[in-house]
Amino acid sequence: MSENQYPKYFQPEIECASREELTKLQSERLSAMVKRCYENVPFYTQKLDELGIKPEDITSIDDLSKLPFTYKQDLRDNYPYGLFAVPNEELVRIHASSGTTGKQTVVGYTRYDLDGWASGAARAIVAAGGHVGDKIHVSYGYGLFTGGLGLHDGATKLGATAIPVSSGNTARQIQILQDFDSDFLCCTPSYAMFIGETVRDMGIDPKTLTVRGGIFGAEAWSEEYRQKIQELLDIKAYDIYGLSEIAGPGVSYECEEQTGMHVCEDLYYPEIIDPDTGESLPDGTYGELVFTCIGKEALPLIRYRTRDICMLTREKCSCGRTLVKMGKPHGRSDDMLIIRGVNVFPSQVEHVILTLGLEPNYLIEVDRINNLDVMTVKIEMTPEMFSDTVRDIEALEKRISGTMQSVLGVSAKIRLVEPKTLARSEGKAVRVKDLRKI
Ligand code: DLL
Repeated sequence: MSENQYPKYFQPEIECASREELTKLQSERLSAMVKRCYENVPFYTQKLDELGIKPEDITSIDDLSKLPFTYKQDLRDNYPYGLFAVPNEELVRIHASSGTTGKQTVVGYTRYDLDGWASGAARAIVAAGGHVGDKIHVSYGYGLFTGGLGLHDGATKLGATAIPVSSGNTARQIQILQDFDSDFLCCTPSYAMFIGETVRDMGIDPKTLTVRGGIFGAEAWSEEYRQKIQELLDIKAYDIYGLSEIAGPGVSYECEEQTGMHVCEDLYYPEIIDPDTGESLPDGTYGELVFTCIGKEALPLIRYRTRDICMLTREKCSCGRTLVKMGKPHGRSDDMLIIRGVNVFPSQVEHVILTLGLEPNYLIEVDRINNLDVMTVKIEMTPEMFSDTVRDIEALEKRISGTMQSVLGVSAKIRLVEPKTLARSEGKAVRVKDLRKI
């Protein structure tokens, strides 16, 4: 079959459903899930009782705002299985969050949950142009992290061929891409960038690789970053979003328009709220993303506060999908740095670096010197820049610093460092080192 004869959607009955159909499904699922939570999860029984809400009060998706929020801390307080709504015998998989601070959060899936999650990941592969017969090279980590098995199960559900490479050993990754004729590469954007740089450094023409597309997520990445990866690997790069607490990759996914990710709102209902007041915000406004798991059995969280800062849009998408789209998350509210009182997201720093045509390898260091916050941004030079005179390099540092100041509203010291001296990541990149002892 030629490329454009394959189905354009994995589940058109959902992905292209009318708003009325979706609202009806969401309302039915919400009222059923609230009843299940009330009857099976003591934490929710108590929360709803405190608010004087009975499951019968929730009959439509419009009733959502009556319900309480759930926080990551609630998962920690009920570690490991306290919020599960099914007996352990019904669990077929356990994952855990990749969080580096505090106790990790444990999430469970029934067979039904895994099927829903795999459908989301299969929708993502098809939306990126994938189909039966494609080889899906999965370089996300397998393990308690959801990335590897998420895309793996999505490929299997679609009937494509999963290649479970997992992360690490970049030369071997490239060998497999070459020898196995992979069609899609799935990994974090920072690892895709590293693979792309390594392909270039090995003198391989990316056009000789069969890879057509990449499905990259698990961390924030900018449009400029996308352009760089697309050039380095000669592919189309698609964004995919997910979080362990709700489902792994495939909670939302990009289509050919590459202008935001369609949310699987039949399974995970999204809202944007003001993080300070909890009030709902209108479409197009940035705020905190909140999800309610209306299509899950084991861990059906109500109004889960993701901490991701993002916006929703219901504008018509040219791909034909009607599912609401979320913009690229700007980052997490807990990744936000407060430098001398000014809020700075690492993604803003990345935007400045890449719009100035610099390398995408950088590290933000924050320290407190004489009671004053000092932000230093280390950026790798290209080999060509490295041969410039010290005076040229200093002049460039000054120019970058000026742009940073005008975009971020706070000054930053710029240090251009030797090529290939900053650590590369095979999973989620570490972009910030906060050395302040507060
Ligand atoms: O990162 C799940 C995943 C795996 C998503 C593979 C996509 C691909 P966690 O480790 O629980 O789960 O981390 C979830 O990562 O709240 C966001 O802050 C961030 N994140 C995930 N996808 C994106 C994305 C996986 N596309 C946290 N853009 C989320 C920006 C993302 N941030």
